[in-house]
Amino acid sequence: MTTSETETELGTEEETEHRPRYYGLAAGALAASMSLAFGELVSGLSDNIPGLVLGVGEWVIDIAPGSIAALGIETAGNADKPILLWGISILSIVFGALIGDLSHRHGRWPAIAGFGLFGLFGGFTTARNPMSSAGASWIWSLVAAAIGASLLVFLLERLQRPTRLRTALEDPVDPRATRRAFLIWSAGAGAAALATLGLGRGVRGTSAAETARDALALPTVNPPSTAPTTTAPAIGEDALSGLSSYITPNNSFYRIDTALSIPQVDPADWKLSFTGMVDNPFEVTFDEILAMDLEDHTITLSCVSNEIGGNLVGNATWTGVPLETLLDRAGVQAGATQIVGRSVDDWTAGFPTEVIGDGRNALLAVGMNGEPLPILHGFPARLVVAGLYGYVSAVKWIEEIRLTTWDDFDGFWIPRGWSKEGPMKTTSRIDVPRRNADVIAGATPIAGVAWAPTRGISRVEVSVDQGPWIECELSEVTTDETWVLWNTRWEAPAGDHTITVRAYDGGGDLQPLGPANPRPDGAEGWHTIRVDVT
Ligand SMILES: Nc1nc2c(c(=O)[nH]1)N[C@H]1C(S)=C(S)[C@@H](COP(=O)(O)O)O[C@H]1N2
Ligand SMILES: [Mo]
Repeated sequence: MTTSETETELGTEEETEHRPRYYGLAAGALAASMSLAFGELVSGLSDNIPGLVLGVGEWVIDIAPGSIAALGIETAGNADKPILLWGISILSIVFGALIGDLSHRHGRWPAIAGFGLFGLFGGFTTARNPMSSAGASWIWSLVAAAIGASLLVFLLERLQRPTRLRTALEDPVDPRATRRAFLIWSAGAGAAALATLGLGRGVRGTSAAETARDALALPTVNPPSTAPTTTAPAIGEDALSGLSSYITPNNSFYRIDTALSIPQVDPADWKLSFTGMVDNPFEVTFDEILAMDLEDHTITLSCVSNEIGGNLVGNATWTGVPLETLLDRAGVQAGATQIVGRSVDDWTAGFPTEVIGDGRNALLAVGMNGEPLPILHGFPARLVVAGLYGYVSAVKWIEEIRLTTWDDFDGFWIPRGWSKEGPMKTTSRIDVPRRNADVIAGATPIAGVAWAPTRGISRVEVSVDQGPWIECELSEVTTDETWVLWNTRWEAPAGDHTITVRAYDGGGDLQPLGPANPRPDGAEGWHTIRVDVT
């Protein structure tokens, strides 16, 4: 650009120099906010264009080193996702402010270059989302950036030329007149950005997935011939407040996934493909699955990241088709040693083919506790494999099951430092009394859950202040693939006490003492709590 252009568009260096730098910073921040808000509006109006912030967030999760990703996604639960998205928004606005500062001092080129980069980065991150339309993501991201750049140039020009009308009436370089114009236009831009953001949120309607799920009634399930007929557990939340219920209600079931926006899968345009080392690759539709013989199985699912005493574990009755039935139809080839599930958002997990037919339940599940799968838990279909941690098996929003060899493929968490095989470890947890609870002296229940799918739990013991191990009463369970509820009574004397629990699996093996961290293959340790008895 030529010097004369600088002069006509943004004033001479001399003119701008005496203006405080916060004009540029503020204009840049506003321009970036408007860009982001516009991105939100587009993503609100469309089913398959992610917002710019979301796109960047997904890219961050993908490239983050395993330890950081795990720390964020798994250990911190889901509180980390808003933090990540806010962090990205704030960084983008700071970046915009810096561009604004440069433009304020050097003319419009930094605005164009800076927002150009912003648009390219936004396009790259949103287009790589496997659920997005790549071309549209690129275009809208660049449009959002162009809006940001134009707004920035426009606001800075107000410092030279208040408005066309005013230019005629007032001295165009009267600092007060131009400052007033800048402030008015900036306030307007801020309000417009907020309105755009609000509109973007407002137009986000019910997804086709939610509508389809609401309309869906699962076919009634004939109990499988192998289903045990044992009754509900002898103890439940009524008797012991604070004790987990045998069946975890859907709305309190833990949720873990890498998805920053929950995949909204319309079953009408969904298919599950069986691919790779199979003789008859095929696809099934959702209706075809519903027409198959569905079975109900109660299976405890746990996250490998669950700490000792943690609550990333739950027990649900899953409705679905045995994976074996589907794999028989596909005709698994002799050399296949790994079953890999892939979700619509390209998350993957793999487990050995050997677990199919070894007696455990492995389901392609479409129902959870008598309802269609909640969207958060994988609607329209997911895998649930008894005895394996979720990260190697429980693919939600699944769309492909690929047969391959063990060495040929690693699921999402494997290169991030987690063990390739994920059998669940024998684990027990004290629910009652609560950790650090104030307990009244006298007869006190101690109760909790213990699980070792698929081996089952044969015995649970507690010890107070490292004293003798006391055997606890166990609830009835429907199968060895679920947790058991256990309880005992304790004559609590006044003072500070510790209570420790440990379990034995169905084979009589004692729960590992550890201690071991969740990484790489699941936590080990005997859950111990402190209570204050008065
Ligand atoms: N598509 C997808 N499926 C996924 C994951 C994921 O990140 N994406 N996480 C897995 C992990 S680590 C666990 S522990 C379980 C948790 O299932 P839930 O959220 O239904 O409890 O889902 C598994 N399935
Ligand atoms: Mo997990």
